[in-house]
Amino acid sequence: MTRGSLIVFEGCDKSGKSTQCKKLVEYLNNHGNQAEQWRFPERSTEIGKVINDYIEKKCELHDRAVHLLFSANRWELVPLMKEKLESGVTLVVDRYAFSGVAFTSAKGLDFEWCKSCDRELPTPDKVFYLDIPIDEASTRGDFGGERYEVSSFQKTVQEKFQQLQDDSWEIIDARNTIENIHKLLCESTLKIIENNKENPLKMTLF
Ligand code: Z5A
Ligand code: MG
Repeated sequence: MTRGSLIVFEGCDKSGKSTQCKKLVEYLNNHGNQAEQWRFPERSTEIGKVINDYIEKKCELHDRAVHLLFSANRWELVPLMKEKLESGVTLVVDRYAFSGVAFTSAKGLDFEWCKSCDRELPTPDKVFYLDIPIDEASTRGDFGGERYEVSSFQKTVQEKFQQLQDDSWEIIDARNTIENIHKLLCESTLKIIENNKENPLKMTLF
């Protein structure tokens, strides 16, 4: 049995992550690969429901408490994540621990403390970072409705994302058209799946 790949999308608000995740999963499933679209926060679990209320400003929580909840929301899904990957399913994940670190550290909390909560999560085979100036992203869709959709805060988040980048990241110009970005992602992802199918899944994040 060969394993599926763990593909993560990160980027600031409205950079096009959900749009590209959906299109990529459709493409993979139509081209001989089993793939599923995942997202964090996964708002359907009990922990996810609390996170959802927080993001929608229906409740207030201590900054550290909400960081731990975002992290717990990933940990609670690790067994299923491993099971899927090991059974050959590629997971296309809309935000992951990098968002956790970038958003909480942008509030002023210690960068290393933020990382420590997600240490040893499954390591992505690739992180696609959709890069776009905040001033351009803020003109898209319904920017402004949720807790963190404030341009000045998003600019700090973007700086934190830059601190997290390493060789496993591919930076994508998110100002390109939806179709052009999609094409590039399809080509890149097929190679990633092929190159990693015999490699054991690493649990070495951060
Ligand atoms: N958060 C956290 O604090 N800690 C954590 O650990 C995690 C998350 C995991 C919810 O995330 C919040 O949780 C988020 C971070 C925090 N807060 N903020 N900011 P979310 O992922 O659920 O957020 P969202 O509401 O889905 O927004 P988004 O993900 O930022 O948007 P997106 O998925 O990147 O964009 P999109 O929905 O695909 O596209 C937005 C619009 O732009 C839409 O109208 C598209 O048609 C259009 N679009 C997309 N691509 C293009 C291109 N290429 N050109 C032109 N227009 C485009
Ligand atoms: Mg989204």
